Amino acid sequence: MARSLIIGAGGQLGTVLTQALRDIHGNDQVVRSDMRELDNITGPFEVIDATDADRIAEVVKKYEIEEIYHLAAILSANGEKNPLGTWDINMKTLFNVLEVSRMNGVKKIFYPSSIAVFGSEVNQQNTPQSSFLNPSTVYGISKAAGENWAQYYFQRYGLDVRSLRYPGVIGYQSLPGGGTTDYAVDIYHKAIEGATFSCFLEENTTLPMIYMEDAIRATIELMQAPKENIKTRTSYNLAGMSFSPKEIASSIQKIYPDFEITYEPDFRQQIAASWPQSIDDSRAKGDWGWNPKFNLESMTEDMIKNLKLKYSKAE
Ligand code: AKB
Repeated sequence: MARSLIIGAGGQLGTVLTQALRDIHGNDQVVRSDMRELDNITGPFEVIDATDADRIAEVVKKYEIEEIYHLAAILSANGEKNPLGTWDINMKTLFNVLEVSRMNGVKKIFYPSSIAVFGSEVNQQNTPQSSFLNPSTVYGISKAAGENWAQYYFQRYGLDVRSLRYPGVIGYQSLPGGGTTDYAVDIYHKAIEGATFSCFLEENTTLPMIYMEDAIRATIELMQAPKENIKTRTSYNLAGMSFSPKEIASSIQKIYPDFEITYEPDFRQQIAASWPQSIDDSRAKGDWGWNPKFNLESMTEDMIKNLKLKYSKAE
């Protein structure tokens, strides 16, 4: 069993992935880390600023880490507020993880990429794996470069780096921060609170999305797949479902008929318009058996059930 380090464990995916890996391997085998102390710390935890390679190396040596999930990054919308700073952080943290891993015998790395790698050159319907990449955001540019660096480290040094191009991830367990797809989490919270939701995208802006449970399962299945099955060493297209703000609002209205949505598009509309509407993930399906379970209706039911529970416990 490989001992794992999660960098960015306090984020939207990290929070849930840590728990999922601990459920499989045991608390002691999964080291959480984040830029700052986290609440509810159980099991091993370390503060790591991933721009500091020495600190990553220190933790890797201390726990004899064999597997790193590098989840820390500045996302699409926040990245546009500070393009050069975002490039520096997203690339430096990746290089640090790759170099520390290479120098210290870490065997496997998970690197999240994103649908943000795609831009205006692609067919937006069922976007193929091997499309030309001309991303519109600095986040997308950093992920497109990062995917190629992942492949370079595999080809040049044999480092087993694996990656997924996540769509927008939606879950009740944690909140996203600074992305263009964040509205699709926020909308459920507003529905539970009985508030009107003001959406920063236009009503018919369709984007690829995935439910958290599927996103976590995809990550774990990719990491557990036999090495010879991983034939894409940049990053795998990954799909769950696709919908627009109007469609997610209608699915919520089936449970909360009085729920209201208004539209006040901002700079994120332009980012969303440059992204695919749906994704062809047939390579992931063929190489390591990927198959999503949730669609919009089943996700809405599960989100509302779990958020209601969470809100009632908090009262
Ligand atoms: C974002 O909106 O920036 C992210 C992503 C799709 O990578 N959720």
